[in-house]
Amino acid sequence: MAHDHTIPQRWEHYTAQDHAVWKTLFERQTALLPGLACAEFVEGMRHLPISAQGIPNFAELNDVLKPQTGWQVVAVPGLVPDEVFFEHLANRRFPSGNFIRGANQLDYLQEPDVFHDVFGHVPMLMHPVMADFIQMYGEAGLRAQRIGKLTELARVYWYTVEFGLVKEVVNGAQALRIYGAGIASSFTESVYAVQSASPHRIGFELERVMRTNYRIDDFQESYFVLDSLDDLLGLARIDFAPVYERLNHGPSYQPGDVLPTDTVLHRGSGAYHCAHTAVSA
Ligand code: HBI
Ligand code: FE
Repeated sequence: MAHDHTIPQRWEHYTAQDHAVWKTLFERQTALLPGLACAEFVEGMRHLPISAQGIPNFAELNDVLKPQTGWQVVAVPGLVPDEVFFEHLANRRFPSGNFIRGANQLDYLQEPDVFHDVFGHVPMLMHPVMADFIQMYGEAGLRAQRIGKLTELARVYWYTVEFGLVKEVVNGAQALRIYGAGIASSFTESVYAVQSASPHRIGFELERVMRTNYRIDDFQESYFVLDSLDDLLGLARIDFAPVYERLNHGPSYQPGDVLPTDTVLHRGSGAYHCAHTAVSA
């Protein structure tokens, strides 16, 4: 492994079983996403060599991705240290796990694998706005880490790049669509995020989000919704220093909180998480 934690993808080492898992995941997700994923995600996917055939070859992805937005995918063994992760993003390299989950764990995994990273993230990296935004996150991450503000900054990434929803006009009516990779790569959460009555859907507001904890072990209780992906452009240019200063004072919020100041697009019933607590209690 190199100092930047990259490894060769070794595409030829994937087994028939690995490619079969990819095919299963790809096919069920591709059948599900029309009407759930945003137009930019669908468009990015359409131009990339990502198909049911098998795990994509990163070199082939990069032949399309790099000329489009300057991004490239590099292989890593799994989660990498924050600093290494940010250094890659700041240089428009997206670290992707090179392994794929087992056939016995299609819906749950602790570490991002090649399906989450490539199917979930790479289509949005074809979009110039997201391309700039994630590079900025890498740069801001390096600074945040030095000044002890990573917890706050990581919430921005979580509620946008991983679990973001965006408004979209569909047949003259406003609809909510997925752009976050954590949702787009999840069979169960993609339907839940857009269609379930359970979660709150709240207009995205930077400081509000940076005060809000998130759950990593279950569906989100709240999603934050952008008016447009172009809103990320403003976020990419923000000077976080005064924001961090304000965050030193005032409250922090739990994932299911709704505030009087929120723009509530849908007030969730909370039914999903109620049922789950009841079962596990
Ligand atoms: N490493 N490979 C990988 N993928 C991630 O998404 C990732 C990571 N290391 C750290 C990290 N994410 C997050 O904890 C940061 O965004 C804070
Ligand atoms: Fe991710």
